[in-house]
This record gives sequence, structure tokens and C-alpha cells, in this order.
Amino acid sequence: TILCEVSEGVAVVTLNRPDKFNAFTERMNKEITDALKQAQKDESVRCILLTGAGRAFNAGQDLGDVAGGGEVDFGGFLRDRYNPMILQFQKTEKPIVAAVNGVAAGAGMSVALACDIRLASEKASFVNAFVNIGLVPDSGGCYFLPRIVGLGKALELAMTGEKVSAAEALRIGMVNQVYPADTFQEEALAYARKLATLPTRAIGLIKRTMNKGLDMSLEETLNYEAYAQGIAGSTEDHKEGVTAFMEKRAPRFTGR
Ligand code: LHQ
Repeated sequence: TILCEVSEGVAVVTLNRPDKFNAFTERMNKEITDALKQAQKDESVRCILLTGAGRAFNAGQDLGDVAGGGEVDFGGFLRDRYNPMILQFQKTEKPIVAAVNGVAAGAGMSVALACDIRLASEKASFVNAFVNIGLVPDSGGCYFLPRIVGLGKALELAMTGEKVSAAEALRIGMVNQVYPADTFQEEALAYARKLATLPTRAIGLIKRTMNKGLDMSLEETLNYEAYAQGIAGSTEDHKEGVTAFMEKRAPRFTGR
């Protein structure tokens, strides 16, 4: 239900159920988790690009699988299928870029928010669809959305379930860049390839330290920065960065 292809340092993961707007199934949840674990292990991967096949990015849980309600224990459902997948986004110490090609709804929106950077096609949109079917944002929606757009906007989007356009998403800081639909795939790939040439270990440490910092005091964060800097300072990429600066040339980072 997903496609995964590695080239030029980028693992492109494509959600691939286009006729169902790439809606999640149990198998897809598992395949995404496994693809992220594999990307973490593979030293040639220095950036992950997540996108959707066809018109949509992802429409959330396949409602065909849970129709009727009541019969499915949603708490257990989330704990077994979705929560391990979302946690894997943060455990993956490489940049994860969402290339939001079309609509991202429900858990599909949450997954986009769990990525480190969001690029949107001008055709993309975001629907916090949970409330529209009497549910609560899940898959990290209650965690990431207020942290990215602020509590006021997050409550509005979650309570109304209204569709947000790519332009509006850019205005409120929910996406980092918007590109024309006809060049979107190339632009997103170029962005990911650029990230894949940067100091990957430092980027992993930036991701870990900033995310930890959200739950820590200033003093704890300062301590963690000192710890992370100790690691970053011993990387080959740090040495290369300083040498290149001194030699007035562009650095060639290897991710080590
Ligand atoms: C779909 C879906 C879909 C199946 C579009 N499933 N077919 C997990 C489980 C347990 C506990 C609770 O939490 C969760 C996490 C969740 O994600 S809950 C939220 C689930 N998602 C939604 O409620 C979104 C439902 N979809 C929509 O609101 C709209 O379809 C969106 C806004 C995504 C797109 O709207 P349109 O562009 O107008 O397209 P459409 O509605 O015509 O949909 C296109 C096709 O995709 C259509 O199929 P058809 O055969 O008629 O062409 C839809 O039935 C199908 N589809 N979402 N989640």
C-alpha cells in the first residue's frame, strides 16, 4: 500500500491507494512504520520525503473499515496501529518532509503535522475532519497542531473541521512552502535532495533537541544542548564545515 524508493540520499515514500484517497489501513500503518525504521537504518538515506499517489495526500482512516462504530474499540485501535507509527516519525533522526500534493484529512493531516517540514502544492488542503464525524483529533493532532499554529488557531480548526487552503496554511505557518501544482513534484524532490546534502547527524540532533525542549525547562534544555553539541562537535561534518569555511569553499557533507 506504499511505494518506497531511495535515490540521491532521499527515501521517497508514496502512500499508494489513490482510488481511496490513500486512506489508512492497518497494513499501510505498518508499512509506513517499517519504511521509517528502514530509512533510519540505511546510511545512504539522509532525508525522507512522504507524499501521496494521485489527487490526495491522505484522507485519514479508511472509514470503510470502521463504519458502524461501536463494534471497534477506537482506543485500542489507535494504541495498536497509529500511535507506534506517529512515534516512529520522532524516533527517526533524519529530516522527514511531507510533500502534501492534495487533501490531507483526519489522521492524514496529523501525519503531515508529525513531519518536520511541510511543502504544499497549491492544490493541497487540510481538513481536521475528526469533528465532522464526532471524533477527537488523534495521531498526534492534539499535540502537533497547537504547537505548530498556536492554541487559538488549533482549537478553531479542530472544532470547526473546516477546509484550509494551501495559501491559508502558509499564512498561519502550517506549511513551510507552497509550489505550483505542475512543478510540485520536482520542487519537493529538489528540496529533499538539498536537505540530504546537509550535515545529517546535526539535523537529527536538532530534531531531537528541539522536540525535547518543548517538554523541558530552560535549564534542562541548555543541558541537553550541551550534550548534543558534544556529539555534533565530534562529527566529520562539523570538521568539514569549519575547514570549508576557512578555505572559503562550499562544504561537502557526508552525513557522518
Ligand atoms: C474515503 C475516505 C476515507 C474511505 C475519502 N475512507 N474512503 C482512525 C480510526 C479509529 C478511530 C478514529 O480515528 C482514526 C483516525 C481518522 O483519520 S478519523 C478521520 C477519517 N477521515 C475522514 O473523516 C475524512 C473523510 N473524507 C472527507 O472528508 C473527504 O472525502 C475529503 C475532505 C478527504 C475529500 O473531499 P473531496 O475532495 O470532496 O472528495 P470525496 O469526498 O469525493 O472523496 C473522494 C473519494 O475518496 C470518495 O470515493 P468515491 O468512490 O465516491 O469516489 C470517497 O469516499 C473516498 N474517501 N476519504 N477516509
